[in-house]
Amino acid sequence: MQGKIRQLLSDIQTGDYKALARAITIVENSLAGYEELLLGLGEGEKGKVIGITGPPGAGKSTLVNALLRHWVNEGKRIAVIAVDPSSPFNYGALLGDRIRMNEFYNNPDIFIRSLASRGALGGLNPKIIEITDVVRQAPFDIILIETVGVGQSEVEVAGLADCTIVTLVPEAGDEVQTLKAGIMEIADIFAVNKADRDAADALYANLRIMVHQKAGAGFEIPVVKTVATEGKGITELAAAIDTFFTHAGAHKEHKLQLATEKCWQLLQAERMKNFDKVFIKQKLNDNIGKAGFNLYAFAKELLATQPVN
Ligand SMILES: Nc1nc2c(ncn2[C@@H]2O[C@H](COP(=O)(O)OP(=O)(O)O)[C@@H](O)[C@H]2O)c(=O)[nH]1
Ligand SMILES: [Mg+2]
Repeated sequence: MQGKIRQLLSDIQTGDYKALARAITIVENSLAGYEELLLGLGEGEKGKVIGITGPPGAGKSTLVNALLRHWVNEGKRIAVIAVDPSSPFNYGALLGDRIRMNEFYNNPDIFIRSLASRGALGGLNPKIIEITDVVRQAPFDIILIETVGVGQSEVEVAGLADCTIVTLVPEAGDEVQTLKAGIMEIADIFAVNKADRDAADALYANLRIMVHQKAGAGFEIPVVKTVATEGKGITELAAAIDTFFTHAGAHKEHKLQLATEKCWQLLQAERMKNFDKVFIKQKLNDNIGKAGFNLYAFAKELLATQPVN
């Protein structure tokens, strides 16, 4: 291994945030040394990876803030990886989360990194698995990943995180909120946020019935009511996370499942690495008006003549 990369890895392990930030940039942009860096990763520190997912506006960032406040008071060191929702039209990142988490930017116990979603399938940054593994090398107690729940990204984040919190909000006039398929499978904990709203009790009750039915005689997924803006329910949410890890440690099968999911995603990313949507859009623009254009044939041809970066 190159001396520079080895030095970077050992600096990360001592808690050097600058080294960590640099390593993330190297990995995110596939800069020189990035494969070496990944191959040099150790098993990682004790940091527990917690995913927070849910629809846009559910209060995920506000919850992250409240949890940070809670854990910092307990003397914990935390990394936050925020995958910003990006418009499918400009592939850019929003600055909202960055601005709101200002409060913690200079706190030595907190490391925050925003990533663009880059229009990847499902909305997660295409390098999120690798980046999380890099962050795992640093001495954090907790690594929080906030990701907007669009398409497949909840499932992706579940493959990435040791514990997944699904944030839902009561919708006025819609008591029996229709949950997206698969959400029960990925949630380790439900947070019913905006519990200051009237419809919260109905959503809470419905979720409780659902998790009870699903549990049978087994472990029942906890449902916690929160008002993130007021810090209400945060102690309960943190306690539910603690309890989850007490249980999860005993479940080898759960870890195996997560590793399988991660590996599958790595394989998929490897296969897709030469495609990006800007390129596809350009190609489409050249072809879409032509007589006899067929999207399936187009995709097949694209796959056969993979561009090389
Ligand atoms: N009434 C109420 N508003 C909340 C609560 N939590 C967050 N919000 C507001 O909901 C909006 C979206 O929150 P944000 O954290 O950005 O949601 P995200 O898109 O899921 O990250 C913001 O205006 C928050 O102030 C809550 O518990 N109650
Ligand atoms: Mg947010």
